[in-house]
Amino acid sequence: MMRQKRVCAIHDISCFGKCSLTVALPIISSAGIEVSVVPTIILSTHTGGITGYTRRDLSGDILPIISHWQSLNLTFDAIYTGYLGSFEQLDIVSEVIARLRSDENLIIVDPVMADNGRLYTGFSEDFPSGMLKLVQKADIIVPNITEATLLLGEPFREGPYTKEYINKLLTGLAKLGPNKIVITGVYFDELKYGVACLDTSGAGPDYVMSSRISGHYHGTGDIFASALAAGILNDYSLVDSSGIAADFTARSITRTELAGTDPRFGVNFEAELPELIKRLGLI
Ligand code: PXL
Repeated sequence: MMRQKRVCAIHDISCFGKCSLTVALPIISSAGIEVSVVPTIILSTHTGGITGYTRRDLSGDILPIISHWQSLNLTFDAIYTGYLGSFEQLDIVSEVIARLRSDENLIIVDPVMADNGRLYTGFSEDFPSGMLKLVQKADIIVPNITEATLLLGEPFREGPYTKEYINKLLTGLAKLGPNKIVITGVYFDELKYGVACLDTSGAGPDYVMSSRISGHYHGTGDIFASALAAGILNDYSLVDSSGIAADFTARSITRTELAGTDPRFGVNFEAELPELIKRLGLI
């Protein structure tokens, strides 16, 4: 029997509205990987298009959780970070990475902070400069186009994009440190939509495209990144993991669109988990 892999997932808990930990846990667990969680903040809902949510910041709990784990000699095959509750948490999570990183494990940073050319509600203008420091410590990053431009200090551009532009973003991000980069929300025309990836140890870049689905469904970036992590930890290449994750996300969105669900409430990824597990070759 192979040793079961274990991931430390550091994201918020949005109690309602599927995203961050409430999608990372089921998706990565379904892929046979143990998930240990570090909740950064607990919100009654996510912050995208919903107002009046409650927040409980857990900054003071994060390092004590890690210290306890260290006293148990726990090790992790990957550390996967997402939405953080405050600017201060960027330093705390850097410290977590410093404490848990080893020569063997992977640091996956999804620099969750913005979309459609705008920072998410509650993030200050200096947040991207703090996120940059976390990205510099990562092996794999999964920004959307807005996050990629913020990390590179470039103005946001509306699509459709050109391959030259996307490749410039990919190589710019690779210069920051990570050797595997996946940019989400890439499109070269109005019909297809997908991701661009660069593995600096291979030939690349590669593009994974599928039919474009109209509308903005909340939490899909987290669903994609979690499925990507599941693929990588099951030893698929970056481009193969991206393809598996993109199909899983697109199928979940299509299902949700057909059901007429409020896009803010997240997508029905649960019904697609069996197909994901098949694609990963686990059943
Ligand atoms: O899906 C990104 C995300 C995660 N967590 C919270 C969010 C968002 C995006 O708005 O508000 C709390």
